[in-house]
Amino acid sequence: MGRTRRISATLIAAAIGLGGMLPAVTSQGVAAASGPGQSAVPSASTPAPRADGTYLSLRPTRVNRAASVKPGRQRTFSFARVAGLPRSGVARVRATVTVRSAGRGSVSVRARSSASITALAYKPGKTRRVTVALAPGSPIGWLVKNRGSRTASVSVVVTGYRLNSPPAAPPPGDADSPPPRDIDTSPGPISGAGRYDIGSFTGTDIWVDPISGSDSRSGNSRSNALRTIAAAWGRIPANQTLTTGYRIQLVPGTYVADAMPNYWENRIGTYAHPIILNAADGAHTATLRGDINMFNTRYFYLIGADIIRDGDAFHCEQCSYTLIRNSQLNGDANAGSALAHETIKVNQSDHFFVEDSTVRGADDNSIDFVAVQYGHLRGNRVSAAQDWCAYAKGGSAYLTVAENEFFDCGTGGFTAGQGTGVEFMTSPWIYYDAMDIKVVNNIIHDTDGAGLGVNGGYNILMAYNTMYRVGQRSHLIEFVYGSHSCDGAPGDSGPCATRVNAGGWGTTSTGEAFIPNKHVYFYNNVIFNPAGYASQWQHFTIQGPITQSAAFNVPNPATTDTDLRIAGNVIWNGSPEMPLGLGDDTGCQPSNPTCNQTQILANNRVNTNQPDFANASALNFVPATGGWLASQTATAIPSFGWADKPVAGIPSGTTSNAVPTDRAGNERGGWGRPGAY
Ligand SMILES: [Ca+2]
Ligand SMILES: [Ca+2]
Repeated sequence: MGRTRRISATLIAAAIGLGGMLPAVTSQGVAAASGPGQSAVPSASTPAPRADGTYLSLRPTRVNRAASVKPGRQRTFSFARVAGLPRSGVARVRATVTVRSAGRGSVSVRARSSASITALAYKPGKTRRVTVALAPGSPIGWLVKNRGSRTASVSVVVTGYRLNSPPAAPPPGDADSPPPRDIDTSPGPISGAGRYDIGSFTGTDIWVDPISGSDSRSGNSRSNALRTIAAAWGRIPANQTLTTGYRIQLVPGTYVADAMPNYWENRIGTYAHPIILNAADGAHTATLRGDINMFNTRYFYLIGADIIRDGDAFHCEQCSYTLIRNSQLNGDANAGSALAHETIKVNQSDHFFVEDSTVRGADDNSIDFVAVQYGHLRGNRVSAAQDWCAYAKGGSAYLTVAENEFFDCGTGGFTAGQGTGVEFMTSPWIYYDAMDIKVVNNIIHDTDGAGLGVNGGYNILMAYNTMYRVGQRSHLIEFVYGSHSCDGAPGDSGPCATRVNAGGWGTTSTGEAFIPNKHVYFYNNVIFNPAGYASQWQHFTIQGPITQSAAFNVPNPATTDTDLRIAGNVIWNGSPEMPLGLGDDTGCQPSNPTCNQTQILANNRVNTNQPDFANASALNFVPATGGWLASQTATAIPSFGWADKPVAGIPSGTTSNAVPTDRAGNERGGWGRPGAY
């Protein structure tokens, strides 16, 4: 039995054990009981909770009717009596805070058990929203302070929660040491165009026709098709290395969830003998209405088949060599009802490739990588997530994020590193939250928060990206701490201690360790906020040094700006007085040899020249022919070294930071000019 299934079952058992306070648990997930004042929302079809302790969705539940908060005053929004939440055992709660006022100002939202503050700016007559989550601890509620000059109307809606791990959850020895996997330290078979090379398929075709097929047939041709994907999957031998490839050929049509496998697990393909789920008549001709929840697979490729539903679309745990290509994954098929928490979620896996696909519709992230080594996101459109559109964290490493379009997200576009329960990290990547991530040639637009971020990263390159309408609720770009907590398994004997005792950076109890950055290179990007649109506070957020408990193993003091380099960028954002974001308590002080105010102003164009594109409002970011931007020269980007990686056992990644082709695939010629084109 797979680990995912076992922990799901445990959580459900725990929920039942809480005296019926939880909403009914169905095979599809959790649906809250309806109560007065709640909007009528169709029941969620969220997959069962996963081994990394992600949130259980709750039908959106109001904590309060809109409450007035006067200028300068604060008010507690307690969720202790929210219908559908268990009375005990809740570790974290997620909620949406909405604010509206006749004036201009901001509110700060702080969880009662946490020092961390989320700021939400508002304007006259405009409704603004932000998603907040409680830090680990003893959740009580949020303290919302009105920092504006007019009364603000505030409401809080709880959308999900996470339970404490019940003591009996993981069988002894299991969570401490996930089954060892041999991770190949090569980047994988990548073709010249930067795409995964699947070679030419040889093996067995298994045809599926959801209307005319029959599971009693051979499946060996279109006219002898099976009826269900579940039957086709069942014909692939489990728990053995395949000696022939299998290609499940989906004829055009809609494939209902009931006809799909509940768990896609233990299929061990090889490069020569892969497992392919293929839309036989071309991309977007076959639509799956159920999710793919995958565990322990090798060489599985999803080609051209769409997954469109109101919930998570694709989850992979302990998977090697997985490809998603030319597919549409939509976790919010119907607006206003349930949606995915993460449309694509990958954890404790290697060699994961997402190419030329559309991925959207999540209350957290459209793409979430935790502890994923090797792979890429290339040529995708990633949008409509309430948190970051996408991130790679939890010790993720050796990833290329290129030629994507990230847009319409809340917290931001893409961040390398973020926050992770240290128990979900895999050795030897138990130090930085992200290593060797190259984020290049992307278009990022219409993110409420930052376009790009680094939160606890080592050897991170962000270059030649073009950003447009980013940072309205905060800043354009952030270089800040990541965090490692122990939120799923507190206690000294658990999997957190296994990692921290081995030298990993994190905690073994409540609280969190802040994870520094080292060697972050931010080069040759163009950020253009047109007239009437500007970041709320400043251009950059670069956090200052902090000293932490020696037990966290993190270098003291920790810094976010060690060998941070910012050069060759063009920034056009707000008025000439828009602050860089540097002050006495931030990073990039005058004593920093690679990053300080003098250097940033000398080596970048900050509000000196407005970049001129072919048609920015139509999202055409090719520089205008003969214009100023077209004539600019990019700055050469130094290579990375690996000499100061935390331990020798971490494989070194790439060193070159050359980006020889632009987003359209054209040769740059030398270092070219700033921006994606
Ligand atoms: Ca929906
Ligand atoms: Ca997430």
